[in-house]
Amino acid sequence: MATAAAHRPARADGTAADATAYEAVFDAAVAADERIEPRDWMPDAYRATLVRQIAQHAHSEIIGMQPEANWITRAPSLRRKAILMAKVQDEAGHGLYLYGAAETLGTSRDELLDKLHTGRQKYSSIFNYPTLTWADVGAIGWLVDGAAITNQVPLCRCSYGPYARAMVRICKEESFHQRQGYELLLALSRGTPEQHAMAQDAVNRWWWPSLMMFGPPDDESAHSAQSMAWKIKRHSNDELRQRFVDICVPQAQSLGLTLPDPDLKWNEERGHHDFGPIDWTEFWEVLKGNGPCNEQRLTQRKQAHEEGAWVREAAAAYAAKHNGGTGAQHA
Ligand code: BYC
Repeated sequence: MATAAAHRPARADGTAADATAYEAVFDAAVAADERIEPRDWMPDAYRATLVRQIAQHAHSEIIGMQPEANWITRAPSLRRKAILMAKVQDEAGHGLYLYGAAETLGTSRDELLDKLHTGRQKYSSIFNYPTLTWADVGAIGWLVDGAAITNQVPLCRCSYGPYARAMVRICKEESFHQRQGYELLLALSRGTPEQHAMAQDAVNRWWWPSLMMFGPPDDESAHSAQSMAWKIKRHSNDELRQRFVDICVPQAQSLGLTLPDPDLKWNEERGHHDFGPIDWTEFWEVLKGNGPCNEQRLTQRKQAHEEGAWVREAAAAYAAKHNGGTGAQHA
């Protein structure tokens, strides 16, 4: 059977009639749940939305290495240290897959990193909070990676092929991250009263910022409607947030920890948990750069980039030598 993809022209020649025809083919492919691939025609706004979201996601992965890396040298055992190092390395890998996916849309990694370093592109609000104790590593794994999985599993069905395929692998690795966080918190929760208190304190601090990760409420979400029409996003911010709350409540009970929300209760009629109001003022302040760690995160990122310049130069020189001068630009 012929699919919309089979009829997709590689590129438009620029006439208005062409654009309309190509848009109709694009719309049909999205409607038929086919994947849009890099050489396919796509609306400029679709491309721009994908670059914005994928770049923000990639930046989140590499900035997200910082709060956890803070604890690698202080992990309480060799086993915990090895697990945490593997997890932080995975985040770097996720960044690579995602920058690679963004490159298929015609933007270079250099360009995206420059936008991150100059504050023109965002990264997730969650990574602007400090990791004060070892239990924070567990809370990040359980809650932050748990929220990430809830948000990212539907992205495996994103209409843009390279992003969807990158997400499949990322989600598999995120599941391991989430489990290690849960297991770490369980060990602390069942430990001494001091360890239990440390686990509870971490959950108290990470719960609300984790709910903010899903983005603003649907009625304030500038991009959701269009992104859902294009099947980039499959569910709204509020739908995914609710799903996450419903998943976490029984898990918190199994952990022997409480979620810091007095309004949290099962609503029989809705078939979901009700939860208290989120402090959206805090969220927007963090996005504006006024979170507890915004400045530190960006400073460290820029420093790491500068310190890695020699690696990029060496890799480019090596590639040029072996490819007759047409080699790759990146380390
Ligand atoms: N933080 O119209 P909306 C990870 C911005 S990585 C900062 O709803 P959209 C992990 C949004 O960009 C976690 N900004 O936007 C890594 C927009 O501003 P602009 C990252 C946020 O895109 C390492 C404005 O608010 N995950 O989990 O439709 C270790 C209006 O929002 C946030 C992803 O990036 C936020 N939380 O929906 C461990 C997943 N929320 O761009 C874990 C992919 C919103 O107009 N991304 N904004 O200036 C997405 O699914 C979507 O981009 C979002 C937001 C659901 C996050």
